[in-house]
Amino acid sequence: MEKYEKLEKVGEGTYGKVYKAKDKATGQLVALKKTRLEMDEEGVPPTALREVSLLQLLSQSLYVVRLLSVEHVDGGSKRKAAAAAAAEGAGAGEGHGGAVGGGKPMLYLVFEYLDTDLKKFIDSHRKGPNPRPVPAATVQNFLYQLLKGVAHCHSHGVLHRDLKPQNLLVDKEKGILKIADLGLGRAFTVPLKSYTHEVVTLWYRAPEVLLGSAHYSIGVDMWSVGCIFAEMVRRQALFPGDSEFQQLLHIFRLLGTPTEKQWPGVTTLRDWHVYPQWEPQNLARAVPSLGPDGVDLLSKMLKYDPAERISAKAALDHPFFDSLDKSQF
Ligand code: INR
Repeated sequence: MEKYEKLEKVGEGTYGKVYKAKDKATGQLVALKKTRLEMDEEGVPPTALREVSLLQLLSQSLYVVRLLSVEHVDGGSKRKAAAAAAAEGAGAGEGHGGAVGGGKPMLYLVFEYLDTDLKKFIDSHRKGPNPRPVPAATVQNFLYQLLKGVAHCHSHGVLHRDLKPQNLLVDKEKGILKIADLGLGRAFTVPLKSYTHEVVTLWYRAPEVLLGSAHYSIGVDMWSVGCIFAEMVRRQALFPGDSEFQQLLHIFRLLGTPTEKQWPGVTTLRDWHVYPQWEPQNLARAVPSLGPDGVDLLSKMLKYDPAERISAKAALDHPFFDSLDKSQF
């Protein structure tokens, strides 16, 4: 890891700290993400290797943050050779760092660096010296890039499951948006608390997840995309719940309490209760500056029945994007 000059901490991903750093040889800025690699007698666990390989595959999209290399720093024991060979097998970069006697085995992921995220970008339009709407063309452009990235992940059978503005990196100058915080350790559930016990935001969580559905689909990501779309337009979260129960009530108050007719099976989900009966409100009123095409697309992302929700691939062909110059993508 002597190849990198560590600069400031820029974030806490769900599964590890992220540092801004500089590649000493090239001067290139990178993002370093340290992940504890639990090792056993067998070496690097195959789940970790699968996740790294998947990250490498997914990061081939322009709309997913690029994984530049994987640096394995081992604890300086006999496990070293096997682990290094395994990391290489996953297509990891050249270097392994040096042996650090007695330390814990570590895997560093080296990503490209982008200087802001969508949360900060939206905040800068809402408050500070120059509050102003996010331009309609920017909303359209960023949503298109987000859908491109999501479609790429889904085409490889990968759900992100925690899409939120903090996980979307933005290059303001180039007008580029990329998905981050994919993968590692997300084998089964998205935790309620991060590894540092930071509360994880529920605002983008699909109702089937909140209701304890056992089977997730691409619909969970499309719900999040809908919430992010609305938030770019409003500069305020659409459903800012502070508990799983409050989160559901926010959703039900706007979209109406779901019924068996709208969403077959909803009342059989694990965490379903009896709720107040709210009628659906007019969605257009929640996003006053969005035109009819945008409201139509948003309504298709926020369908209650996950099977009815629009896919990322279909959303890319929605009339909302008719006025977008697609030659740039
Ligand atoms: C910034 C982050 C800039 N760049 C936060 C951030 C604030 C300002 O997390 C980040 C990353 C970056 C980042 O430039 N590249 C990556 C985060 C992640 C991967 S991850 C790569 O996976 O979310 O931790």
